[in-house]
Amino acid sequence: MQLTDSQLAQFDRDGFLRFERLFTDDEIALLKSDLTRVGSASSDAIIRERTGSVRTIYRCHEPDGPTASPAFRRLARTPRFLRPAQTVLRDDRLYVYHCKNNIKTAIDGTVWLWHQDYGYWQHDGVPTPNMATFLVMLDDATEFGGCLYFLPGSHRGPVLPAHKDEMTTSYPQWAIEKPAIVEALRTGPRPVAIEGGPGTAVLFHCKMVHGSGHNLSPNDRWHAYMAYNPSANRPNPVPANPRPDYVVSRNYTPLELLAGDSLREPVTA
Ligand SMILES: O=C(O)CCC(=O)C(=O)O
Repeated sequence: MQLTDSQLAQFDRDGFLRFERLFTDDEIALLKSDLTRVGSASSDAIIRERTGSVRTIYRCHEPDGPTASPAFRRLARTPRFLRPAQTVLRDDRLYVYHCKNNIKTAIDGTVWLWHQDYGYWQHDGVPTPNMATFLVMLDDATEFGGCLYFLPGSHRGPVLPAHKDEMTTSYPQWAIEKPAIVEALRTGPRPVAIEGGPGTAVLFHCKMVHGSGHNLSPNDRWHAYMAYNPSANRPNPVPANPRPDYVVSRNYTPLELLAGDSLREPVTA
């Protein structure tokens, strides 16, 4: 999928692009059924809420491991995802930094505090904030159900001061410091609720300030994310406790675009 000049300019200005119904109902059903299958595995790549519900399933895009899914492997390479990511990053040699699926379950699916992804990834040793993530909604994303919020244009600002929050949820989060996020919310553009139906996709910059609330609704809110990084921007070694491969992939091989665009065809490359 080729972005137009105006879409590219919009990404550069706002830090994100929306694609309505980029995937069909059949494709969404395929991705959901694969996630349901791998979600019952026993693996460190599956993070749980304190209640025991699944919070995040990582590393579905590789051919091996308990969370491997052929459909997600193809998703990483589909021209609908990979080509726009190459275009906005101005680099054709991208690999998957990580694939994660946030299963924000009805009633007990919890918050993602305001953060910038590069706020985490700089600590993984990634040299420059030239990364982008594609998300595809696998369910309806609503404000009631804990959809994402973006601060448009925030990717053009600095990496904001953040601290490692290990209290709020079961997973450590690099949350933006309260004075900095209060200032950004009071003085910057209004947050945009990223609502949409299954199959809607959103590409966003790694410095986008974003967060999402608790799922108070009776419906799950599943989102699939593919984070892309240029192979040339792979992380430098970090002195202490590098994060595991499922969240900071060590497979830097540039992805080949799928010849076709089906999530059901086998990958040969
Ligand atoms: O899925 C969400 O609601 C937020 C996810 C997010 O911001 C993240 O995983 O970095």
